[in-house]
Amino acid sequence: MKRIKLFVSTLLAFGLMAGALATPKMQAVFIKTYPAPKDSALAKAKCTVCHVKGKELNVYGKDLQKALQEKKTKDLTAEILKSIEKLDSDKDSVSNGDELKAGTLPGDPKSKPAESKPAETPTE
Ligand SMILES: [Ca+2]
Repeated sequence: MKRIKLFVSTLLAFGLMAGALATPKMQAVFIKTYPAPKDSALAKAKCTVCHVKGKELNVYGKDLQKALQEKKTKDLTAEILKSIEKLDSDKDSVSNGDELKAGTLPGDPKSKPAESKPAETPTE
């Protein structure tokens, strides 16, 4: 009996975790707030703007999650996105806001605006 209870609560925990994942709605808010040119790193990154892979968050995703928790909400808004623009989540000395405007990734120190950009990695 104990086993079944454990199994059910594990299932429940997974269900809750899935609920905390980024939703298409979140992505839509993000794209609306930061429209990026189609060929920019930001537009190509899609989920990896905030996630390392799957549901794991990168440094920018974690800052965003913190901002959501502070507001006690799961609904991402432009206001929440903007509240972490002054931070430099990936510590590459370019603020999140500047990176997003430039179309680079605020959660990847290797991706930053042109000026001090390292050698371009070839794209397919
Ligand atoms: Ca940065």
